[in-house]
Amino acid sequence: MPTDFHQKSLSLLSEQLSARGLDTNYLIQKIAAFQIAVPSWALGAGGTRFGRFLIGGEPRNLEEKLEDIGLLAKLTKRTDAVSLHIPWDIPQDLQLIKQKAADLQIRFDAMNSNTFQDYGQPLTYKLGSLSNAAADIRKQAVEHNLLVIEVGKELGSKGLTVWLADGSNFPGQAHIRKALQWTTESLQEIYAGLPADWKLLLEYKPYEPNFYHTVIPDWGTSALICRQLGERAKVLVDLGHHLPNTNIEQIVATLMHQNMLAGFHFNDSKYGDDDLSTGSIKPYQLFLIFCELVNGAEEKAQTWESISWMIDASHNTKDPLEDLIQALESISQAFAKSLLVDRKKLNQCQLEGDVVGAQEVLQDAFLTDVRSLVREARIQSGGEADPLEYYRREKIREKRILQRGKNSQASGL
Ligand code: RM4
Ligand code: MN
Ligand code: MN
Repeated sequence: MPTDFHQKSLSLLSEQLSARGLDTNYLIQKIAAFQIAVPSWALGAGGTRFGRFLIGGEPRNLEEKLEDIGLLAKLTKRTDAVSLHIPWDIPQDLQLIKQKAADLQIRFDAMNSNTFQDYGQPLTYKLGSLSNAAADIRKQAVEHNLLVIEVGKELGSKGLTVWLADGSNFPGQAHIRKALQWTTESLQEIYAGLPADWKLLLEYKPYEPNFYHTVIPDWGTSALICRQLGERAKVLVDLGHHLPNTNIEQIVATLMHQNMLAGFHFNDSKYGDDDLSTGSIKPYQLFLIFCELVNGAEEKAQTWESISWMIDASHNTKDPLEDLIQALESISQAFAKSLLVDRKKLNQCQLEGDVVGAQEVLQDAFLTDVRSLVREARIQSGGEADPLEYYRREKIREKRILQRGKNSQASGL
């Protein structure tokens, strides 16, 4: 993208925006300030149950994962934090990891516990963890979460994300009410161990890996449990954790209305928990979600700062770093577009029952090409004008392969 072309596009857009009463500089600052965490499991190749194909040069340890996130931060200026998954990424040397992150100006976002796999712990999670009928298995799972909190405290994290695979594959396998009760009680024990300035982010997911029933299948169940924990427990929305065609923006609005939205896991999906790149399948939905987020914060349903942001995608066929660059760009674009919505006009349309007018307002914002605005925000923050182009031109993956090897494999799913 030649510089003068960028400048021309930006000034044309500024002109359009000021005609709509919008201040370009204000928008640039907003876009530049919006930072999204990257999880430690996103830097390697993802896979499916049918296989996993290495991409070469995958990070071999947590330090190298931090280096990759540091690079993303430097190029895009859209991420400043890592979200660790325990036990995939237990820091061996805490001081070293803290120093490395500090050098790269990376914070530690919410910690993720893992009781959906066996990794050498004494009792198996095959039939569930926090919901297990066996009290000693529930205890082991609670203790794992408490340990994750301890690690997070050392690193300066302020949140614990819990995603449970618990459920059953066949009718009759589980006592549905008891499983819910045990899960709630286990989470109450975990919540009791949460530092006062931490929050608990509780995920939900309708199915997979269990296919008959899942203990926390939807946002409502998650919210019911959070209510029984305390006000620092809130619902985490992972975009892929819905049945097809669910109105996710409505869920966001409802949760914000109750001050119950903990945060987001960004990805996109066609069918289920596909973990595809954010904005690659349903960009209009992503925009509508941001409209609710921005409006909910503006109207003080819930503060913007109380919401956590993370990408949770799987990179099966793309270079993870390229995919993350694309995702960060899509998220910034959706956010930028949502800032352009003419709220006054929309409210007016709603009051007057002007259905056509309301749609025009939203589409006017959505169809605006904001790429130069997002680019300018990145340039002004010291990032690259075109991070993807830079990444390819500088042959970063090739250099990673030389340094880390062709067959290195990052820890993760
Ligand atoms: C789950 C869920 C969790 C993530 C795991 C790897 O489906 O999205 O957030 O930790 O995948
Ligand atoms: Mn998730
Ligand atoms: Mn998921």
